[in-house]
Amino acid sequence: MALLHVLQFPDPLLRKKARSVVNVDDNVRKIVDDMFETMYEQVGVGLAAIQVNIQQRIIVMDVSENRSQPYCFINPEIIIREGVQYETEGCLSFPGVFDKVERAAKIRVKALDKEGKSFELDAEDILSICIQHEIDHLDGILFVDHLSRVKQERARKKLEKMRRKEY
Ligand code: GNR
Ligand code: NI
Repeated sequence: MALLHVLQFPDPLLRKKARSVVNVDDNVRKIVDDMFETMYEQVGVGLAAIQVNIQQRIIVMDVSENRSQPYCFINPEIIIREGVQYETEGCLSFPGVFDKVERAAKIRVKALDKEGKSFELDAEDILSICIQHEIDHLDGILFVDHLSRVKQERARKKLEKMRRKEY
C-alpha cells in the first residue's frame, strides 16, 4: 500500500475529467487500496481518484463514526434523485474551508464494486452528500463551484492566507 499526494485548490489537475474504468483489474484494486489508505490517513470521509491525480472514475468513502464501513464505487452513476438538503461541506483539497451546499436529499447510485460486480445503493444524509461531492470531483467540479461568487472569493482568500502562514 502507498500514501498518495492529495492535490489542493487551485491545482488545474482538479479540473480534469475522469474516464470510465474499462476493466476492474488488480491495477484498479491497488489504486482503491492506496486511496483508502490515503483517505484514512487524511481523516476524510471520502476521496475521488481525481484528487490524487488519477483520471479514472473511482471513489472511496467511509462515513461511519468508527471508520469501519468502507465503500468503493467504480464508474458511479446517480440513477434517482429526490428532495433537497442543504448542509455544510468540507474538502481535502480545500483545507479549512467549509460552507453549505445544496444537494439532492436521497439518491440511488449504481456502480461497480472492487470485483467489477454491478450494485445499487440507496443513500441519504451524509452518505448521499458525500457520493454527490465525490462524483462532482470525477467531473472536475469542486464544492465551491456551488457557492456564490462572493463566497468563492472568500474561500480562495482564506486558502491563500493559510498558505502564507504555513511557509
Ligand atoms: O472529508 C470530507 N468531508 C466532507 C464533509 C462534508 C461533505 C463532503 C465531505 S467530502 C470530504 C473529503 C473530500 O474532499 N472528498 O472529496
Ligand atoms: Ni472533496
